[in-house]
Parts: sequence; C-alpha cells; structure tokens
Amino acid sequence: MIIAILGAMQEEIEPLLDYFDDIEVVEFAKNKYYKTKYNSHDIVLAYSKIGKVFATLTATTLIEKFGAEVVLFSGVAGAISEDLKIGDLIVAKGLSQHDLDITAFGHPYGYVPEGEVCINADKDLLELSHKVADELGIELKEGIIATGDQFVASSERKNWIGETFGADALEMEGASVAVVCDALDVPFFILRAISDSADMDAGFDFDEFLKSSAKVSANFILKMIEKL
Ligand code: 4EZ
Repeated sequence: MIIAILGAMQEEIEPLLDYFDDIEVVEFAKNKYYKTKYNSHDIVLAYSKIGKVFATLTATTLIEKFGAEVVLFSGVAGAISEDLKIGDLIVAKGLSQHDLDITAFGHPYGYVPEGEVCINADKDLLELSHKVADELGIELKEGIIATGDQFVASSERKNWIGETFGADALEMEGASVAVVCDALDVPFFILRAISDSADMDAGFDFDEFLKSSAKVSANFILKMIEKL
C-alpha cells in the first residue's frame, strides 16, 4: 500500500524522517516529498507548511501525484476540552472549519453550499487506532477537531469554537485534509498531541512543547503503520 504521512511543520515530521532510512527526496510545487519503504509499504512523507491552503495543496499532491491510498496526519494541537492536557493524544472522528463563515446568508458556521459542517474520518482507521492504543496501554481520546487559519491564543475564541462545533481540540490543517480525502475517496486519519491550551499561554506553551508533543504523535503513527 502507498501510505502518506503528513504534518504541517518540519518539527512534526522530523521524528519520522529520523526513523526511516533510505529516503529519496522529490521536489514538487515548492515542497519536498520524502519517499521510503517500510515493511511491505511505500511511504511518502511531507510537511505542508502551516494553514489550510498549504495543507490542501499537499494532501492533494500526495494523492494525485504520489498515489497515496491512505493519508495519516501527525502533529500537535491546542486543547479545548478540559480533559486534554499537554502531551495527550487525540484522534479526530470529525473535522470542521471554524473560520468558514457565510452566516450572513443564514447558513451555520463552517458550512458552504454543497459542503459539510463536519467531515467524518475513516471508521476502520479509528478502530485500528483504538486497538493499537489498547495494546500499548496508551490513552487515546477521540473527538471533534476544529481547523482554521488562526493560531488561537484566547479563551474566548477557543470556547466559542468548542461550543459552536462541539470541538475538543483545534489546529490549522486537519479539516483541509478531510475535505481533500473525502472528495477523492481516500481514507484518512488525523492524529494530534496537545502542545497548548489555546489560551493566553498558548504561544509560550506551543514553543515549549512542540517538539515533545510532535514526537508523541509521530511514535503513535509508527505503531499504526505496523498494523496496516
Ligand atoms: C497548526 N499548529 C500550530 C502552528 C503554529 C507557529 C509558528 C497546531 C496548533 C495550533 N493551531 C497547536 N496549537 C494551536 C493553537 N493554539 N491554535 C492553532 O496546526 C505555528
């Protein structure tokens, strides 16, 4: 199988690049794609750069140019739910765009005609992830992830996103990957480890915990691949 592993930032993909050997680098569309083999799989890794537009470009490229048959996202997120602490893992069961707003026309937040407020992730991959977590004794929460082109560092904004979308965590790429994979009919899995709580301390916490939380997420992705 051709497995794509996607992050937004170099720090989110670095632990995986360190893990694999024999990597071939392919440059395309002002980005680098890292190809390798693992067990019987072809793996293609990339970090998209931050935000919805870059994530959309990269997810589409991974599928249309590199032939990805499954897309696994690994990275960090800000917590909304009080249950999520720095370093905790959350997998998205559904994803919404919290900054998509044509409410002036009577539509709900996150909705545009012919789109969906929430896109569901692949059931089989979710099931597999819980199996992997159980086997390893790792706690893995499942919830809604909200995506937008904003680094959220305000309790007010974070609470609004939580209430409006029923979201448990927030970040800046997941829903883009969901839109692309849903449209192209490719199963996807969005995993995030918490780096901050999207409040006034978020900038500081993010800098402090980006690397350690990115590793937590990347390590889990490696365990998932063993089972694919
Ligand atoms: C975006 N990613 C953050 C990129 C920040 C600064 C140089 C995840 C994330 C996040 N996104 C972690 N915490 C967040 C927060 N509080 N708001 C939005 O996917 C780059």
